[in-house]
Amino acid sequence: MRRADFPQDFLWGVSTSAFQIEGAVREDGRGPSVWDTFCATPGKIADGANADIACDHYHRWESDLELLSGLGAGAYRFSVAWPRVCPQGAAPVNAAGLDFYDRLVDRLCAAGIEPVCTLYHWDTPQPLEDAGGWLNRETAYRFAEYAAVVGARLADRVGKWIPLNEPMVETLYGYATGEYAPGRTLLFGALPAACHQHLAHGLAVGALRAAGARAVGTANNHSPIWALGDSPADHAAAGVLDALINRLFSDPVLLGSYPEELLPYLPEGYAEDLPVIAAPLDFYGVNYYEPQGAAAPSPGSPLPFDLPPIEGYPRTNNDSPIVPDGLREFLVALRERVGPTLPPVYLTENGCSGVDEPDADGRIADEHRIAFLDAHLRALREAMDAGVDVRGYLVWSLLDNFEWSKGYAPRFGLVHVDYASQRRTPKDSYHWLRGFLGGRE
Ligand code: IFM
Repeated sequence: MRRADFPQDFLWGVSTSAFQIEGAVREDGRGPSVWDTFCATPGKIADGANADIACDHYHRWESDLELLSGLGAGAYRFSVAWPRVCPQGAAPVNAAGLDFYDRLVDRLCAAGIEPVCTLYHWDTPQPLEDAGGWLNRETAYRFAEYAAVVGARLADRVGKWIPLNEPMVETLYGYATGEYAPGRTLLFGALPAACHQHLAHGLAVGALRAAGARAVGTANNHSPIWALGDSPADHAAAGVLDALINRLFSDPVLLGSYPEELLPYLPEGYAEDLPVIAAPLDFYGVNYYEPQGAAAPSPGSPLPFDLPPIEGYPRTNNDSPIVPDGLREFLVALRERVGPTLPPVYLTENGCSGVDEPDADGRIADEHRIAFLDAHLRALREAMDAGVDVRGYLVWSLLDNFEWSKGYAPRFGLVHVDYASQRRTPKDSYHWLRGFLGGRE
């Protein structure tokens, strides 16, 4: 693929998140988040890793932004650490925390890179979790207060706002299965956490607009769901999984409704929040990695589906099947289901992990990532040719980083990080993308 295969004003960039790169978890007034607590709980993170230092981006952000501008990126999606700005969840505001993002945004603007600001990438301030976290409706109101604080400071310069990243992952991994912080294992009892995150989204959209935000959208993780079996029970299982992974997160914001099959699990009065949740958006952000397989549940399963692995495709070192056409499939189906009211779409994340260690000459030859990105851009172009209005593509991720409960082994970066020395080495994929975008040598 070539850049010229996409519209001239197509937005190209990269994404990161605060907890995965910043480190400095106890500096300048930052409070603890649920992920600090989770990392400190034995057995939760591979190799007992934590993100106390991570990529040390809090101290190295200026040279990291140099890498970004060397790439020729037009946009940088970063997240603000909620516990850095509001250690208690809302007031009082920690001025030093807010100042950090103010400097970052200033520097991006000076480099001609559009700041795309995510307000929440899973790092809930611990005091809010202690009060019930996303199971407590009040958390949505604290989030709106925090959104208003950040909006008041940055809305004059941020190009696009994303209130919450991937509420699906927070709900299902954080509250249903417990693989992620805060580690709750409530299965379907987790669904109120989705409703309260939706309310937080809707309230934050209002707060950001009141602060003068230019554009507000989402970043929802989506996967086409494949029934791996032909029986009606396999297809029914795939339908429930699709409701849980996709429609529970797209439909409230895009259509003002929840999937019928999940209504029994929602909190009382959920429907009253839908007008706030479905406030019109300027864009719909999709994070795409892989399809998911589903089959009828095994006898005695607590869930209404099994999750068999998708066979027959190469896999990343994070064990994801590599299926570029799943991106086209999902986007086209979304456009057909939602219709012409679907806002312009941005791919707010797409990328893959690898082992990605330097060879004897120090070069990181990650051809697998170049092939991954090229194939996904082809699939994206096909979705556009089929009528989906896609306006931008952001690679996950600029740097290798802390991949949550899997620790540091899956490396997602265009730039390699040697965690012992914090040395950054652009991988071959970085050079490839720079050539694609026309960045400087
Ligand atoms: O690293 C994560 C990111 O935090 C959210 N989206 C998926 C990425 C890769 O797993």
